[in-house]
Amino acid sequence: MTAPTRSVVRGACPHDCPDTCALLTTVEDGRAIKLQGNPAHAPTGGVLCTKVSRYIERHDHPERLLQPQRRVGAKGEGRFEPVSWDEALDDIAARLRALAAEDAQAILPYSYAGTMGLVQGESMDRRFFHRLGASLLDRTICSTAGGEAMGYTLGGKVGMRLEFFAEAKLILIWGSNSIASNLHFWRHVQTAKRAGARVVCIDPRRTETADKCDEHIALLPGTDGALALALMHELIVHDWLDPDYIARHTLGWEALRERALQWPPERAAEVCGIPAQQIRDLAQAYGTTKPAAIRLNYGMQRVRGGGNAARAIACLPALVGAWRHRAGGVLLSSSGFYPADRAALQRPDLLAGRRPRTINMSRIGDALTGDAQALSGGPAVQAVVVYNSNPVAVAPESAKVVAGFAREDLFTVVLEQFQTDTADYADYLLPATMQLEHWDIHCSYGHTDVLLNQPAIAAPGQTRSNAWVFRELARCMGYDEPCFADDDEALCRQAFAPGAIDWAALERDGFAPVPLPEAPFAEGRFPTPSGQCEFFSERLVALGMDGLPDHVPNHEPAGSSSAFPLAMISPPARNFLNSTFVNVRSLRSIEGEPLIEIHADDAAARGIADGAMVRVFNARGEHRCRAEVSRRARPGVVNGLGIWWRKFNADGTNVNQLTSQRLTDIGRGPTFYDCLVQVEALAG
Ligand SMILES: Nc1nc2c(c(=O)[nH]1)N[C@H]1C(S)=C(S)[C@@H](COP(=O)(O)OP(=O)(O)OC[C@H]3O[C@@H](n4cnc5c(=O)[nH]c(N)nc54)[C@H](O)[C@@H]3O)O[C@H]1N2
Ligand SMILES: Nc1nc2c(c(=O)[nH]1)N[C@H]1C(S)=C(S)[C@@H](COP(=O)(O)OP(=O)(O)OC[C@H]3O[C@@H](n4cnc5c(=O)[nH]c(N)nc54)[C@H](O)[C@@H]3O)O[C@H]1N2
Ligand code: SF4
Ligand SMILES: [Mo]
Repeated sequence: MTAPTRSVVRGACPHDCPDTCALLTTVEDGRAIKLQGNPAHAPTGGVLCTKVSRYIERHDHPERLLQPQRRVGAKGEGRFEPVSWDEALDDIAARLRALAAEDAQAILPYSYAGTMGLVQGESMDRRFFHRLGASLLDRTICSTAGGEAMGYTLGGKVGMRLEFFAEAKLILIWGSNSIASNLHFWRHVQTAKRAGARVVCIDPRRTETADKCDEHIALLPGTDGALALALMHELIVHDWLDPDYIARHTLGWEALRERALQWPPERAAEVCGIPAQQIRDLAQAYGTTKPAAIRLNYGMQRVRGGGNAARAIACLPALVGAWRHRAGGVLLSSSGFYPADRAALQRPDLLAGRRPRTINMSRIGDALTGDAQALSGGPAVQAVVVYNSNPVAVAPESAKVVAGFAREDLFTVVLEQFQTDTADYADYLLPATMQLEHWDIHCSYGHTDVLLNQPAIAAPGQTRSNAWVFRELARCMGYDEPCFADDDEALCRQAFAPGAIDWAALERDGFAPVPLPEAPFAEGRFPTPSGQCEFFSERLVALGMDGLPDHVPNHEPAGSSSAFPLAMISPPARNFLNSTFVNVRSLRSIEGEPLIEIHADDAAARGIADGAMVRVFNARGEHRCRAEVSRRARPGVVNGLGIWWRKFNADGTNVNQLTSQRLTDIGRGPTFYDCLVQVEALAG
């Protein structure tokens, strides 16, 4: 017997998670046998979350798609026959060419962050659709409300560095279940706690993170703006401000002061559904503890006023001068620190002066069912190409999304690793590679290192990378610009301008830091137009919006409807990543089944026993699942953990059957957590 060949390959976790872990894959005789966190990469610290520790189970899954397929059944039935790549690509190109001859805007790409890699996520695909002149997609489904709010206030998706939370004396975890969704941040919290820091969690749900904090503020969904303004009120009346920092590094203080003084704690307490004393105590802690750090996460911006709320919170550190210290400030996302050259990857110049209409992905249901506004007045969508996303499960108001994808006249191509709910509606289902099999390069939205993902093993069956598919489609369409010949490794190298990052380090270690100061805004110098922290935003005023942050009530405020008296939020389940991993048996068995958590009082009032099957419904639809009478739910709010595949639920729906396609105040984002429902016990 010959000894097995063994190697260890450096890579990056591709999932939509702020941690962007560095991976080490052990390969033996061409098979991946072990996946570990890279101990040499400080933000990873050699640790992976439960999900990705099971990556090999997902990777070697018996239901992995390995062969291009063409639909034989009805739309949504999920029945296919095998075809060759040549046949599939030729036919897809012919269909797209015919549509483009009329108006290429009838073609819509639909993608999100199934992989966060710049190459497999936003390179050759964008080049292809730009050259084609297809509709543009506004990629709003996750983060634009908060992200744009940060842009208006701080100048970008920038903030304090993650590792310095370990030195903070007060940490506010605001709209984040960090233990579930940002595990490597939680390690810094533990360090801070051991050094005596006080940790406060602000979240309607009593999460596993809230359980481990010193205090939990269980406000009603969509009331964070009111809470932040009341905190400002208290900072002002108790003179817990840093007048020097405010004078030198902020814009619009007088106006903000006036706004905040309209928000005494009693007023906010009423709106937030919490005691006024809790607000006063939090303000005192925030005003008198240095350094104070805020970990904001996207959970708090999935409501109508999400943008304003994020803006209000982003003002707080400047008021108390928290930015002076490297362990003070706020962090929503660090992705704005990267000098990535997206124009080189995506080549918007291939539009050659054309300006295709833009479709908001958060209104895909409306767009596919012909809503003129969602179509921006342009032509009906006649072809959609889905990759790195599972819209039938994750997009709001499923009834409309499903009706759209079920259209017989819609030509649908899905690039996927598994037969998801969306894949069931494909005309062509194309088998995609996984992270261990392709090249990619990654930024993070938690830390600030660049990671290189080198392929560890050969692609199985007939799987191909996304970039390969769009390169081949470009060839079939006859596009002869040299950029369509770039291979995946070459694309990795184009992601950063020469000299912007240390390539030698990337190739050697798998990661390389973006050089940054420890306390980026200690001396102001925010990347806003004024260089100041913009309490008041001229740019928002120019868009016809309020220049100051305010509390913007939900589209569907708690308590505003007697027919639908409960507010529903649908935060991520710990062992899934959005709808990824739901088909991995060991992880699904930890999560069990689709659940709605309900407070004992709300359950009793409805005769709902723990474990009973219930009907959760509103005017948009109905979702049947099991009720868990749970201390994790506050009165008046139910928690439907996401995001299950519809086909794993007996009634074929998930929580998005109930959510709406209404948008946020800033950033045109979805409002998943701004949703009223009623819950009713099912007989039997
Ligand atoms: N395990 C796991 N990790 C993930 C994900 C996952 O699905 N599973 N998803 C990934 C993705 S896509 C993202 S965008 C990131 C960030 O992911 P987020 O979606 O921000 O995830 P969470 O950290 O769970 O934060 C959501 C928290 O916000 C709370 N929340 C809901 N409404 C409100 C509100 O109005 N106000 C406040 N203050 N809190 C509210 C929820 O109860 C929940 O605990 O995490 C990523 N990491
Ligand atoms: N109710 C409710 N709905 C939500 C949310 C919520 O909290 N509540 N969260 C929202 C948020 S924050 C987000 S980010 C969205 C996420 O929504 P999506 O971006 O759609 O994320 P996933 O559901 O993880 O689906 C990603 C898909 O990409 C596939 N994929 C992964 N890598 C590759 C690849 O290299 N090539 C190809 N072709 N495919 C690949 C995976 O198999 C997976 O099926 O969902 C949103 N929907
Ligand atoms: S999902 Fe997040 S925590 Fe888990 S391995 Fe990937 S980057 Fe790390
Ligand atoms: Mo997200």
